[in-house]
Amino acid sequence: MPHFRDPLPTSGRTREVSPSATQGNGSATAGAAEAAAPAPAAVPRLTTPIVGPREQFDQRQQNHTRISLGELGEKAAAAWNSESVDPFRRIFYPLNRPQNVAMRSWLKVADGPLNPQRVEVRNPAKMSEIIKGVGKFLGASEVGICELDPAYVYSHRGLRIDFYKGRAGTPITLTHRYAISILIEMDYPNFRNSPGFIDDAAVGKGYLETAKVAVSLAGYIRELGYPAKAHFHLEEEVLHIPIAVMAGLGELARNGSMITRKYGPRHRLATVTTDLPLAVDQPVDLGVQKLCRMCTKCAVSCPVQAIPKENELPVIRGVQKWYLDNDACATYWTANWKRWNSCARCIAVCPWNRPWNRRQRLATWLVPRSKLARRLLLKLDDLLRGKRPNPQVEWLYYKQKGVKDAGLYVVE
Ligand code: B12
Ligand code: SF4
Ligand code: SF4
Repeated sequence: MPHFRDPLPTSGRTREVSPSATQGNGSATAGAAEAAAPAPAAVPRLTTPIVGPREQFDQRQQNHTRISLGELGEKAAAAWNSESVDPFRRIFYPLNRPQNVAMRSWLKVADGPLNPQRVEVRNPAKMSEIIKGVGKFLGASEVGICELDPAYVYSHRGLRIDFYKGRAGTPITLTHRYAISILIEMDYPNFRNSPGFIDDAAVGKGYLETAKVAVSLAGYIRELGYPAKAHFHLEEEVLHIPIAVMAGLGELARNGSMITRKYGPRHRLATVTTDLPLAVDQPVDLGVQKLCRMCTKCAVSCPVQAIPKENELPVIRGVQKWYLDNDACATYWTANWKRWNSCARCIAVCPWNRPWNRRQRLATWLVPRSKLARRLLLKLDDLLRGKRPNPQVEWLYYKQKGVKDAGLYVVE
């Protein structure tokens, strides 16, 4: 039987866990909509404090579902469920002509049969290195690993497709022990401004690419003989952000997204859950929350003021974090369906959303180290890009501002 037994030392942020030391290997089956989840194990340097018993979230309450079912108003539902003028929207989201949507055909390979020839894993740290290498080879920008915490598994199914298929409300049982977080950078040139079809296209591509890596990586692990399931936009049972934070990829920010040093909030996430023996990473402190406490650029730029400007953080399902008005955000996406189909203004304007050049390397090195540097860097960002950046952006036959019908810009 094949096996991995390379005794190489592990990378800096990876640590091995003994089976008895884990807390995320229980069943996530929920009896109630917001079932209590076990308290987390020690999470050194987690900058988003866990201060009380966590609760699972019911997927039927997530905002994509709520808007499509008309819970945020008939007008918003009518727009959300209608065909977009933008062909990119139509190839990335299976709303009206699913036959043209590549991601949909991967639903059947999100999970699957195991190779009966199981590879023996004698060194989980080495296996983690291999899995990260495979993930990056498949196209991931970053890969991190943590134990699967049941608090970040949805209690019940509730995507729109679940309502169509009559399985909404089914309790979710996900007993895998580990979660592999997959991150893919979204193109900077598309993210200089938002909302518009230019950043929408990069969002759709991000969903497609994270799905591709997740299904391929899950399949790879099943070929090693271990259970693995891909969680991506059309088929997800987990909250990707807390998993990515626990896996050491970044920190939760004021704008509700996770921020990494290199890509800021400009990335998409997917997750593979598995029982393959792995060593896990630790959460990181990059100075993100320190900077957020001095900055409100996303909040002042948000068209519907969905992001709080205050630093008094409420406790939401046991976690102390900024509270965003997610319904206002989702409704805004439908405000002008002929010009945009989602919004990411809070990503576009963020000082962490910059090309990864020498200046950005230096800036992100300084941020966690000096309050004065943080103050000066924010001033510099205001000076160079404006307090509410709003540049004109053009791409292919799209124009971000000044066109009535941005998706049908004439090709001559
Ligand atoms: C529903 C949804 C929305 C809703 C609700 C937003 C939200 N914050 O949850 C709406 C439509 C408003 C939305 C907007 C956006 N979204 Co959205 N959204 C989702 C989705 C599908 C489900 C999240 C959910 O169930 N939220 C409802 C409850 C759980 O939200 P909550 O209590 O506010 O908790 C949020 C955070 O605080 C965090 N969280 C919860 N518990 C804990 C605990 C700890 C310890 C930590 C650290 C964090 C944390 O997770 C939640 C967000 O995922 C996820 C994909 C996924 N399965 O994770 C993508 C996702 C969160 N969205 C994403 C993005 C990028 C956006 C937008 C920028 C839109 C865009 N064009 O890209 C905006 C951002 C604005 C905002 N308000 O956050 C990315 C985030 C990636 C990143 N960069 O961090 C995700 C992960 C999609 C993906 N596959 O990449 N989104
Ligand atoms: S714009 Fe400022 S406050 Fe908002 S997420 Fe970025 S750094 Fe934090
Ligand atoms: S996506 Fe747009 S509407 Fe939603 S919170 Fe960010 S800036 Fe505000």
